[in-house]
Formats: sequence, structure tokens, C-alpha cells
Amino acid sequence: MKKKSALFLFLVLLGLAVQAQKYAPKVKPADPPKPFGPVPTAAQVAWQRMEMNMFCHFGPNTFTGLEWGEGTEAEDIFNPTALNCNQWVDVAKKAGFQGIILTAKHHDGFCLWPNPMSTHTVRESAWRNGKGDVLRELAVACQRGGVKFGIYISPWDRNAPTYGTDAYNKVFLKTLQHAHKNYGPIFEQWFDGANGEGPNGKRQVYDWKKFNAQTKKLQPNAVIFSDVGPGCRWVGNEEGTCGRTCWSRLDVAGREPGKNAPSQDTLNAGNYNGACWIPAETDVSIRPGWFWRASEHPKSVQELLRIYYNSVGRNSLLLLNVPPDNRGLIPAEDSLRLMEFRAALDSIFSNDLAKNVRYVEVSNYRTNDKNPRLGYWISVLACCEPGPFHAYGMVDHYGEKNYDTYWATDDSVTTAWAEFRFDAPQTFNRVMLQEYIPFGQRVEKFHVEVEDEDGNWRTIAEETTIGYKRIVLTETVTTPKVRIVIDQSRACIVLNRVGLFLDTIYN
Ligand code: FUL
Repeated sequence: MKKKSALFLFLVLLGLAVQAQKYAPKVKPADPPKPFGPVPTAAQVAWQRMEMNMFCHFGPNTFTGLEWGEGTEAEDIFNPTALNCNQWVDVAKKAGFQGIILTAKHHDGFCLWPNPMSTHTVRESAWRNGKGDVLRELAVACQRGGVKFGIYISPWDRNAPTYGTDAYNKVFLKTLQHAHKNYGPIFEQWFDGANGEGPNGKRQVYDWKKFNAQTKKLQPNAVIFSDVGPGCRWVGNEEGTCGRTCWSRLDVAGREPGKNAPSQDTLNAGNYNGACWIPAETDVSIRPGWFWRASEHPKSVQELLRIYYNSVGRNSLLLLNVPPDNRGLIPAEDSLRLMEFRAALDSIFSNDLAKNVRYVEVSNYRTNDKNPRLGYWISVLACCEPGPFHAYGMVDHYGEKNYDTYWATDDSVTTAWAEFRFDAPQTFNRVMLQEYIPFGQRVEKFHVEVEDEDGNWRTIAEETTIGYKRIVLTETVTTPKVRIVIDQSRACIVLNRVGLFLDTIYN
């Protein structure tokens, strides 16, 4: 009987809630915000959301121990004894990488595929009697494993006889064409900015317009990397450190990779008023060198976590180089280190304490309601949800999974706060924030406050930009209330995620 009456009460309440929803005065939802400044293409948004990709430097240098091959190495030098790209993909997947980029041709000019424009390729080597093709093996393995595939092709070529003349631009275009037409879709084309002398002592004047135009035509979804984009930019160093202030905007008019690229500081922080959307990519190696050497070893988990926080946590994508060895396999010590890194990331980020939020209040949100309710209890009943644009969308039951729900303020409101309350105090030291970048990057100053034991608000972090993702490292706090305060935004605020985490590993 007791059970029955509880059920009856529940049904009555549910009925009332549904009725309340039905008869609540209907307010037409506000319009979404307008984009601000340059905005990413759909391909750039998809690219940024990959967050972590694996770089593979592999070629003659793997066998000679050089970082920059001379271009005169005998083709037979390249002779991996047990190449298995499925193993690379397996390691990448288990580590949580979404894509793999292979150095199909490094500065020494050696091509890991039988490029008809060159006589310095796998075809001329004794490896698999000249029938091997690393690009093919990796493209197939990536497709099989559901990992995206990207290509690094160095414009600088220390082997090509035509390098330094007009003819080389045509050779390079044909080289790109061959790689872009025969190995399926690529998600990123990596153009190295290094531009030294060719075999005849000359430097090349590159035809970047044609290189980019042809790439866009043959691989429309590929994000093009270089010092100046157009798809994404070098972060300005190889240490794995993006600027604490990082705009995904850059001015590139009149600039070219490797010649008059922006300064390394500018690449690191972007341009506040940059005319183009060219986000930062942080490329760094798990080992001291880019290529494998028996004498070198992978970085520690602590160092990898530092790199993660300084790249993914600072509005940049992380491209971590994990070089295969002279057998053509990712060495066990590197894959073990990556598994430890993955386990550390999972232990930190799999438990988002923001999921425990019970009440969300904002100082403002976009609504046509003249007297809007600002605070909401997180509820399972749709009738008690505030509709789009309340900060509720950053933490509710669909907020984390649904990238496209966001808190947005009125057009005129560029300073605002969102408060998150819990039933019981939560202990954390990482605050994750995300701006909804399809509408551009806006926030230039924010801080985080928590309520201390005496009921006073205390600031635990003050930062500048957010961008696609910002992870703020704070002291460890235990609190029932957290406030995200946006002090300055360049247009109305648009945030789609807040996360709170406890990291007990990185120090
Ligand atoms: C640099 C190159 O010179 C290095 O060898 C490496 O490939 C790195 C990713 O880019 O510019």
C-alpha cells in the first residue's frame, strides 16, 4: 500500500509538472548570438575537437641517427625489419590520439611512398624489394582503426636536383598531388617552415599560393599547417608550451612560412585583432629528438602532463611526436609511457565534479523574458529547465555530451558571472572552461571564485583568454559554491562547458 501511494504521489506531481509546462506563459526563445570576428570553418572546429594527435617522424634518419638527413643517403639505408602500422594505430588509439601524421618526406627528400616525381624513395630501396609503401600501410591501418590520417611533406628538399629553381615548384605540386590523390582523405597537411639550401646550394622561392590552392582542391577537409596557416599555425616553439594568453586569430597578409613568418612570440599568443582564424598547434616530441635513436628515451609522465596542460589546456591542439624505431615499430618504452600518460589523464578527467551541481545561477543570459528567472535547480523534469542560453546548458545532463548547448549573454553584456552550487562541498584543483568557438573567440579576462568556510568569496585564479578549451590549475579547494566571472569579453559571452577536476598526479 505504501509503495502504491508513493507511486500515486509521484504520478500526480509528474502530471502537475507537465501541466505547469503546458500552461506556463510561452516566451519565444531569444536569437542565438551573432559570430564575432573571424570564425573557424567546420573543418577547423572538427580539427580542434580532436585535441591530441600523434606525429610520426620516420625515414632514413631513423637509421642514421641524424635529425636532418643530407639527402645523399643510399636508399637501402631505409630498411625497417618488422614494420607494422597497425601497431602504431593501436598505440595511438589506446593513448587517446584521434589522428596520426606521418613524415612522408622529410628534408632529406626521401619519400616513404613510391612518388613518381622522385628517384629517392622506398621504390629504390631494397626494403620489401622496392614494393613497400609506408604511406599506404598507415592510411589503411588508420582507416581500419578509425583514426584520422594526416601527412607531413617537407617543401625543403636536400635531394631534389631541381631544388632552388622554378622547376621544383612544379615537382613539389606533382608530389603533393600524388600523395593527395592516392591515399584517401587526410585531415591535416603539415608544411614545415624550415627552408635551407638544396643540393646545388640554392634556396627555393616557394609558390605557396599554388601549394595551398591545390591542397584545398584535392583535400577540401584538410586543415593546412604552416607558420602562417591557413588552417592552423605553429605555436612558435618545440617545447610544448602555448601562450597563457592565446588567441586563435593571426594576421598573415604578406607573410609566408619560413621567410617572413610572424615572430615566435606572436605565434605563441596569436594576434588580438588578427584577421584570420588560425589556431595554434603545439608540436613536441616525446623524446629529445624528432627521430628515434637507441640512445634516447621518452619523457616522464610529469613532463607529458605539463605539456598537456600547456597545450590542450591553453587553447591549442597537441601534436605529440612518437617516433617508430628501426624495426618500424613504436618502442615498448614509449607505448608504456603513453599508457601511463593515458591512465593519468583518465584518472584526472574522467570524474567531472561539475556533474554534481544542483543549482545554477547567472547574472545574465539571453532570453526574451522581461523578468527572467536567473537561478535554476538542476532537474530531471524538462519543465524546470530554463531553455537555451542559460549556464544550465554547461552542466546539465546533456551539457557535457552536447557540444552545441551554451551559456550566452545579451548582446550588450560583456561582464557576467555564473554560479554553481553543490549539495556537499567538492574538492578540486582544475577548472576547465570552453568557449563555443563556432561563434569566434571573445573572452579576454576572467577569474574563478569559491566560497570559503566563512561564507566569503575568494578568488583562486585570474586569467586572460579561454578559446576552445582552457584548463586552469588552481590550489586544491573544498567548496560548495564556485563562480566563473567573466570580467571582459569582446562581445557577448558564449561558453559551452565548465568542468571541475581533482588532479592528484601532476605537481
Ligand atoms: C622542424 C624540422 O626541421 C624538424 O626536423 C621537425 O620535422 C619539426 C617537426 O619541424 O621544422
